[in-house]
Amino acid sequence: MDTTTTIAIQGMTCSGCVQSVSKALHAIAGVQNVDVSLEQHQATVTFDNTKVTVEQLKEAIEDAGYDVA
Ligand code: 9UX
Repeated sequence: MDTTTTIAIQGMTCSGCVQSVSKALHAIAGVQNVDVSLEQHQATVTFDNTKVTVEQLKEAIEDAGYDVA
């Protein structure tokens, strides 16, 4: 089923970073909606939890070059 989680992210310093994180998350099968906030240092992600886990979302953010709390 679809579920929504908020992931704290360290290291985003400009809107390009926001785009990078957003692109990385959207590329994952099962991700439905992504809202990345530079000001709040977080990503809110809605995803199908039968297709992807929160841990995989965090790994994608880290692979894109940012740190998750
Ligand atoms: Mo902005 Mo972020 O020039 O990885 S894109 S700092």
